[in-house]
Amino acid sequence: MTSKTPIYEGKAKKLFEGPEPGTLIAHYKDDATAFNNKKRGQIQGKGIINNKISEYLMTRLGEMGVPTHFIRGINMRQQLVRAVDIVPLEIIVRNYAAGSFAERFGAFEGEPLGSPLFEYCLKDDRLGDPFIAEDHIFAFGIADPEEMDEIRHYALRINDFLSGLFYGIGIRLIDLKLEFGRYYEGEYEQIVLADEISPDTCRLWDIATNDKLDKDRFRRDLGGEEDAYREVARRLGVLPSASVVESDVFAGKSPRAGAAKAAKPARKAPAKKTSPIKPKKK
Ligand code: AIR
Ligand code: ASP
Repeated sequence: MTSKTPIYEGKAKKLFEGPEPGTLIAHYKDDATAFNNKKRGQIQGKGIINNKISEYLMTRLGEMGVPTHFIRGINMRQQLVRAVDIVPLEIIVRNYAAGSFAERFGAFEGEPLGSPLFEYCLKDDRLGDPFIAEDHIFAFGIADPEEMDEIRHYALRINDFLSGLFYGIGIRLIDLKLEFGRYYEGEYEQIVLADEISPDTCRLWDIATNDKLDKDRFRRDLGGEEDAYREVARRLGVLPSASVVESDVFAGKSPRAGAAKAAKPARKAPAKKTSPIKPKKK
C-alpha cells in the first residue's frame, strides 16, 4: 500500500488515492471537532479506535446485506474503501431524544421516541450543515425519490441491526448519523453506506449507568473521552492489543480502568411533564 496521493482532508479523516482505480485509502485522525468546527481538539488514539470500530461494524453490516464502501482494513489507522460519489446529506436516525433534537423540541435526553425518527442535514460546512426536508432534497436535485427510499430502507436496517448489536454489549444506541454514496459499476448505480460508524457519529450510552460513551464527552467537556472510545472498542472485541496501543497512541497511560467508572453519570431526565413526546397508544 504505497500510494499516498492526497485526495481530500476532512475533519476526522484524510483520503488518499487507493492502489486500484476506484479505491481510496481512508486515514483516521485523532482530531476532534464539534459544533461545525467551532470547537477543536484531539482525542488520543481516536483514529485507531474509530478505524477499528468502523471496520468491524461495516463488515457486520455487509454480512447482513447492507452494501458499504468498506473493502478491507490496511493497518491501525487506515482502511481501503470504494471511491463513491457522496450524497451530500447527513442521515440522522434517532431512537431516543438527545442533542439538538432535545434542545429544539424541549424533550428530555434519553426519552424513547417510540419508533425511529429520521432527520436530514445538508452536508455543507459553509452553511453549518442545516436541517433539510425531503422536498428541498428533491427540489435541489440532491437525491431523487428512488434514492431516498433506498437510503431510508438501508438506514432503518442499519439502525435496527446496530441497536441490537450494541444492546448485546450493554450499550443503548441513542441516535446515529449515516452517510451514503453512489457507487458506479458501468451503467449500474448502487447506493452504499459510506463514511464511518463510530462514537464520533453515534450516541452510545451505557445501559446500566447511562454514561455517555461517545463524542458528547468531548462536545460537552465531560472528560474521559479516550476511555469511553476504548470501552466501546473493548466491548465490541476490537480494542487493539496493549502493545500496539501503548507504543502508538496511548503511550504513558495506565491500562484503562473502565470508562464507566471514569465517566461522570449522565444527567437524569427530570419528570416528563413538559416534553412534547407523547407515549404511543397501544
Ligand atoms: N452527528 C451529526 N453531525 C455530525 C455527527 N457526528 C451525529 C451526532 C449524533 C447525531 O448525529 O454524533 O449521533 C445527532 O446529532 P445532533 O447534534 O443533531 O443531536
Ligand atoms: N462533526 C461535526 C463538527 O465538526 C459536528 C459534531 O460532531 O458535533 O462540527
